[in-house]
Amino acid sequence: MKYILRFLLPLMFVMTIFGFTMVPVVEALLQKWFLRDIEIRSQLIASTIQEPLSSQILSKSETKIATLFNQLIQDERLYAVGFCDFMGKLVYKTATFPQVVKCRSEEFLSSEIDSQSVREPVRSLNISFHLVKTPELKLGELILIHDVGFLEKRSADSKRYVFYFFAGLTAVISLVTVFIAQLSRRGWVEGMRSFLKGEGLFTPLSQIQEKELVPLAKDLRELIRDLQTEVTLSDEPRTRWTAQTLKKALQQELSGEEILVVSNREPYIHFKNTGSISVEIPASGLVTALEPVMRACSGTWIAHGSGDADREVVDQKDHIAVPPENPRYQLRRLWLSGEEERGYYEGFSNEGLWPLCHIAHVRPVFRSSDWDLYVRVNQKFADAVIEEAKTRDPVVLVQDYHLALVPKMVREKLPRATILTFWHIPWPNQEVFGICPWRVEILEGLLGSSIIGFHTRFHSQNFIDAVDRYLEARIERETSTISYGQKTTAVRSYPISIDLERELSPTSIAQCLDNVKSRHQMAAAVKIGLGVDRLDYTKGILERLSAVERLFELYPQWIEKFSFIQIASPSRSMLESYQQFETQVRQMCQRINDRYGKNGYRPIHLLIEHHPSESLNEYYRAADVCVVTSLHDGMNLVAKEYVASRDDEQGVLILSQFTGASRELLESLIVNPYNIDQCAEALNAALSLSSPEQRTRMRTMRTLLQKFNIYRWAGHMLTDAASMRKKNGCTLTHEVFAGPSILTELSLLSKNCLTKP
Ligand code: GDG
Repeated sequence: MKYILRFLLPLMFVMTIFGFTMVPVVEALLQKWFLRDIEIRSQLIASTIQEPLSSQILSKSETKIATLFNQLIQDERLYAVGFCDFMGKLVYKTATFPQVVKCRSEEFLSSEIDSQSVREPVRSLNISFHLVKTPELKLGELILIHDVGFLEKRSADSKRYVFYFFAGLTAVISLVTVFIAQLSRRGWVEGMRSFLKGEGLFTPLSQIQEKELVPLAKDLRELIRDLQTEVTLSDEPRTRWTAQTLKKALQQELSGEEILVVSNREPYIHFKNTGSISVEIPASGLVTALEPVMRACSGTWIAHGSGDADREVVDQKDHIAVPPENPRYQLRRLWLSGEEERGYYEGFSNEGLWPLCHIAHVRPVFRSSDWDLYVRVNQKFADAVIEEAKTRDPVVLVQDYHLALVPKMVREKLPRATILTFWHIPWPNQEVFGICPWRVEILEGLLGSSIIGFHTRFHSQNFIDAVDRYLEARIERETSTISYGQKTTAVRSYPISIDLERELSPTSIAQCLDNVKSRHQMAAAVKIGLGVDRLDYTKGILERLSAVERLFELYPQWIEKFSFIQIASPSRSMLESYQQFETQVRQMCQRINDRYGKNGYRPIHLLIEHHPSESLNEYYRAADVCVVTSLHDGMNLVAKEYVASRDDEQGVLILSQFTGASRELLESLIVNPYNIDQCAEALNAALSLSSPEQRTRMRTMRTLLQKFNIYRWAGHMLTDAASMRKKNGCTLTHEVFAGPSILTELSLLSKNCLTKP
């Protein structure tokens, strides 16, 4: 609509100005024409009656003259008629003849002018004088008086018609302009086709044809659909979710049920340092997202204890209260042998499922020995959940692809549990998923969930398609629910996010900039680019570095004026593919630094180490541009963290179109990471973007994150779970007790619906 208004508003403005200037011109013109008409008319009357009137005057036939005059004024416009003799005396006249009109002087009558018209201003009369004569002699003058009062009315009418004319003209021109503009934007043929199909003109996003924008337009459409669904589904569309509202919703909707979270990665890892024990928050999107939720909800988080000092700090039940500085929930650690870690975590999860789900051109490896350990470890996690559950119907949040079998395993022991599984990474299309030799088991495992969530509708759809292809299940596409066995699973999209407030820092931007520049010995004028990732081949780090190199080739003015800091937290470094990837990243940085570095200037600063979150925040706040070029990413929280950290509303985000985040952060510069030239152009554009433009973009994205935050993500999942619990309470009872008699069935049904499930 904005696009259309851009055409229409100036057009309407110009047409209005034009209309206003035209009205008086048209009015004057019309008046002139009407008066001219009256004059011609008078001439005609005068010459027509010239002969009979002359003879009647000569014969002094008063009655005939009066009859002639009265016949003349039968015409509605001719008001009065009179005749003055050669001495200037009014001798014959109609009764209507106004007194103010006088005969003219003798001199005029003796002049050579045959006729003359005068406009009487006060009474809207047009008076014309016509000489009456025979060939030999002048007899006097005929006075014809027309009533021209109708002119005022005609003038008002004409003004109105001119106005309607211009309004109509503006509407027609506007329609034609919009029509042509839309057709040319869509491409003529496509445009005509969709117009004829009745899709209308006002659907610009769905019709954008520019090649680069096609995927973006598709994503935008999905986001709009998502937002529409949100507005329809949400019972409180205007509510801003916070830790407090989430807590309150839990109490109201789930009667304060204890939440059990189960994930492979733990939120706090204890390491041995010389003589002491330190705590680290791992580099993990899952941890970043879930930690604030658990702080708000309390409960127990079950995870693999992977730190070398983890066993030393837990109690006999392997529990430790966290966060260490202000405990809010329990962390239950689960121990894995080296063999289990290799088979379940490194093998099946990260060499099998991870590349399978990411289109990053690394072949997935599936070994049956890894699968066996995956099943065994999933059972361990499920057992831990059952052990920790204090009721028969706990709310269990199962996290990610490491634990795909846990939902079914928990369901078998706790059939009344509400199991919410969230898949943090993309779900591939059905052909790709079909590569997995244990595809049926994985799908069956996940369908033990009450709800399975993905970041985007697209991934939810892929999951439903996979079930459709590989299982005999009943699928309700309208409601996105799958019935398999005796169980129904809802498939939903819940875009994950962050806690905006937690990303704010008391350290000023200037101070952060100073700290970062002096740490890396950068000149004051140098602009900073930033990448923050786990060192993972799906994050597009090599493509990003190539884009920096290409920027220097295309725009050499940035050499010595721009440095790129890549923070790469070591990840899965036991795997060969990750070791090779690290070598490639190091080599590329070296090559670019050798090529462009000089006089103490380093184009790339590669920091392969884990950073505390405060330090990350400092880098975010110092960066002029943050670059996220994932080749495929469920959401990508780094993009959101960068936006959240910029309370000064400055800085530019470059974001891969293959991240879930690109569906929400539309004011970022969205790129295809495989298109190196495009990324280099985006870097140049970002570095050249004016401060007001940065502010506008950043402000919009921040506003979105304030509302679409992590509490909303959790809140929506938990309230959906709550309504499902209410519904299932009835259904379950119905299934179990239906049979003996309809009366028993109904009474049991109503009784159980009223009590807590
Ligand atoms: C998966 C999905 C989805 C990075 N280096 C350090 C560090 N980080 C933190 C970042 C961010 C997190 O790690 C990375 O999150 P991402 O979302 O980018 O990626 P994944 O870890 O792959 O997460 C992803 C996510 O799950 C959530 O659902 O978005 O698509 O792949 O928070 O700040 N943190 C610290 N030091 C580091 O050096 N402390």
